[in-house]
Amino acid sequence: GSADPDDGASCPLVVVSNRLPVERVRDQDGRWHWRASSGGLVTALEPVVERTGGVWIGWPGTASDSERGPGPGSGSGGGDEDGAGIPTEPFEVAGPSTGRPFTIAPVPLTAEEVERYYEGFSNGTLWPLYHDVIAQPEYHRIWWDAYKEVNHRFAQAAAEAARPGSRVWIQDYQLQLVPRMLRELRPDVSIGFFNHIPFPAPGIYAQLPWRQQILRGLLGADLVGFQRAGDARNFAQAVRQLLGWTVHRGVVEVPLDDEARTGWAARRDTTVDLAGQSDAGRSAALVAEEMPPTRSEREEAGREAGSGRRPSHFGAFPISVDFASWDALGNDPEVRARASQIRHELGSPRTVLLGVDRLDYTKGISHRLKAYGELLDEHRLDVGDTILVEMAIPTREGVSAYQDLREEVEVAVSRINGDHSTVGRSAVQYMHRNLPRREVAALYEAADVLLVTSLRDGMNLVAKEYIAASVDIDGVLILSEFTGAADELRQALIVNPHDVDAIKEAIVRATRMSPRERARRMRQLRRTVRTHDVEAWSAGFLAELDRASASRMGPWRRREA
Ligand code: ADQ
Repeated sequence: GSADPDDGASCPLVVVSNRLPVERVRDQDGRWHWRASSGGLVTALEPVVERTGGVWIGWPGTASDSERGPGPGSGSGGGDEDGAGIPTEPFEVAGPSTGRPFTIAPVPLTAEEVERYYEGFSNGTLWPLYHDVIAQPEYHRIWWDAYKEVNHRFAQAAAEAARPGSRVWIQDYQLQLVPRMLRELRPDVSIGFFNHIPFPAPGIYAQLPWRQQILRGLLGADLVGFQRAGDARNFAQAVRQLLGWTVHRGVVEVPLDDEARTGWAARRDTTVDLAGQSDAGRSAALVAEEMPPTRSEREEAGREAGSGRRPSHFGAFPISVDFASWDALGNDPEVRARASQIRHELGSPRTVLLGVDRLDYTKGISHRLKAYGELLDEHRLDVGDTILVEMAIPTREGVSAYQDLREEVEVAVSRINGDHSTVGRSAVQYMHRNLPRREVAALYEAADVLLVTSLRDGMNLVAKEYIAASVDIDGVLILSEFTGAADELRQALIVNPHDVDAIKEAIVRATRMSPRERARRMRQLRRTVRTHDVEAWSAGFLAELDRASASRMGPWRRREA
C-alpha cells in the first residue's frame, strides 16, 4: 500500500546537482563517450540512482553556445546535440556499479549564464558569504536574476523527470531555489536538499539582499540537510529572525498561504512585466519585492494560514568518504610502491608534510605556508630532513579572487624556496594540477603529516580520505577547528588556523609524536570514518527524507479519509 515505508526505496531517485556526474572522454578510435567521473558525491549517490533506475540532472560543464567542445561527428551520447556537441535531451548511460542503465538529463547553460549564475552568484556571492566573508561577497542584481532563471530551469527538468511520489535530492548552494520551485510544479514528490558548504551565522547571512527568497526556496524541501549541527542552528535562527516562522525541534512550519502569495509563478510574471520598464522603475519594483513582510502582514498570514502549514524538516548529516575504496588503495601494492618511490624522489626526508586542496581562499593555504616558513626561519625545522608537498587543484579560474590567490600562494612558495632550498633539496614541492585518485592515495601514503588549515570548510573530505588511506596507522592529521570534520575527528591535532603559532606548535608536535600515540589516534580516527562512511550518509539522509515526507502526507491523508 502507499503507506509502506519501503515504497521510496524502490522508486527512482532523482538527483539534481550543478554538474553532471559524467565527463566526456575520447576513446582510441576518436569517438566521444560519457564516463562516470570520480569524486565523493558521485561515489555516494550514483549507486542509488543506478539501483533505482533513476535520473541525474545537471550541467554538462560546457556552455551551450561555446565554441570549444568535442566538435563534429562526436555523438555517442543522446540524439539531440547543440552546436558544441553537448546533448540537450536526456539519454541513458550504463551505470558503472551494476551496468544497469540510468538517465542523464543535461541542463544547458549559455556562456552568459555560466558567468552570472555560476561564477557570479554562486561563486562570487554565495560562496564567500557562506564561508564567513573570508573574501568580500559581491551583490549584483543581474547575477541574482540569472540565478533565479537557471534554478527554474533545473526545477523544470526535475519536475519532468520525477515519477509520481519520486524522491528528488537537490545538491548544494548553487540550487537553493529549486526545492520551492519544484514544490510548486510537483507537490506530490518528496524533496530533499543538502547543503555541502557551511550555513553562516544570522548576522552574516543577513547581508544577502535576497535572504528571504533563499530561505523560502530551501523550505520548499521536506528535508534540508547541513554538514554540522552548528549550520542547522544558524539556519533555524535565520528562519525565525527573517521570516518569523515557527521553528521547533528540527521542523519549520511553512504557512501554506505564504507559498501561494509569494510563489515563483507570481514572481516570474512580475519579472516579465517589468522587462519593458526603465531601469529605475525596474529596480524600484525589485526593491519592493525584496522588502521583508511587515508585522501586520505576518500576522495576517498567520491568521489566514490557520492550520494550513506544511512541515519542513532540517538537521545535520555530516558527509563522508567511501572508506572501503580508500582503504583498498592504501593496501594496493602498486600504490604502496608509488608511495615509496615518491619518498625516494623527495630525497628520503624524515618527515613529509602534505597539503591537498582545491586552490581556494577558504582552505588557509597561505596560513599553512606562513607557519612552515617561520619554522624553517627559526631552525625548528630543517630542509635536510623535512619537506612540505603542496598539491593545489586548479579551480574557478574565471573568478578574479582565485587568480589573486594563485599569485599569493605562488609568491609565498617561491619566497620559502628562495630562502631555504639547497641545490639538492626543496623546502616546498608545489604542484598546481589535477591528479588521478591513485596518485592522491600514494601521496597520502607517503605523507607523515596531513595539514588541513581551512578558515571555513563545510566538511573537508581530504581529511577523511587521508584517514581511510592510512592503513599503516602512523600518520598524523592536523585539522582546523573551522571544518565540519573537526566535530567528528576529535583525535586529530585540532588547531585555530588564524593562530600561526598554534599551527607551528602542532607541526612540531606532529613531527615529534611517538609511534604509539600516532597509532592510538589514527586507530580511533579510522574507526570513526569506517563506521560513518558515505554510504551511511546517503542512506541516513534518504531514510530521514522518507520520514519527513510521510509526516507531510500524514495530515493530508487524514483529511482525505
Ligand atoms: P571541496 O571544497 O572541494 O568540497 P573537499 O571536501 O576537501 O573540498 O573535497 C575535495 C576533493 O578533491 C577530495 O575528494 C580530494 O581528493 C580531491 N582533490 C583535492 N586535490 C586534488 C588534486 N590535486 N587532484 C585531484 N583531486 C584532488 C565541498 C565543500 C567541503 C565538503 C565537500 C563535500 O567545500 O567542505 O567536504 O564539498 O560535501
